[in-house]
Amino acid sequence: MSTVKGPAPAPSSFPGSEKLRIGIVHARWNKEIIDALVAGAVQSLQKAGVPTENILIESVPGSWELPAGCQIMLDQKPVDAVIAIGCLIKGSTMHFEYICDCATHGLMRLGLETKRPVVLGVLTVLNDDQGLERAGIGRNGKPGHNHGEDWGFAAVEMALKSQGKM
Ligand code: DLZ
Repeated sequence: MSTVKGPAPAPSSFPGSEKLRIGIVHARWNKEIIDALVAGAVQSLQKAGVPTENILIESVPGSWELPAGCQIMLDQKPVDAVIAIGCLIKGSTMHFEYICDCATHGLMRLGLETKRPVVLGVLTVLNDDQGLERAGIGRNGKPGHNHGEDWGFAAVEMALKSQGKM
């Protein structure tokens, strides 16, 4: 069945993006999915005009640590926006629900309190297949779509907006 759900195409130009510095903080859990999402985000940052040397990548153990990891990056590095990348896959206990709730709320709070763009790049999926599809790796004949690409464009747009350039 077709669906209308999905991001609008990214803007065709991002004036001023060549001066931006963008941070990526990613969790190390669920590595195959994370590696694809980080690669997708880097690719779209480059497409939007951010120089490769201005993309700073750091990692934290898991998605629970993403708000603190992003806070440390915003405190210690001169980045204009940060993308938090993680993938939470539901298991058989309540762990998933608690981490999803805290990580997403923590990231939203961080962005609002610091007034610096924090992009939510955290997949909260019910099984491996959903994660693989959303990382553009796909499974069972479905190619999927790499959501990391959308997050890169979102970071550039929000960084430029926060500087009044877009
Ligand atoms: C503990 C845990 C579990 C069960 N599942 C995930 C997951 O699917 N994705 C993820 O990014 N992290 C997971 N973690 C690790 C926690 O996020 C955190 O790193 C640990 O609880 C240590 O604080």
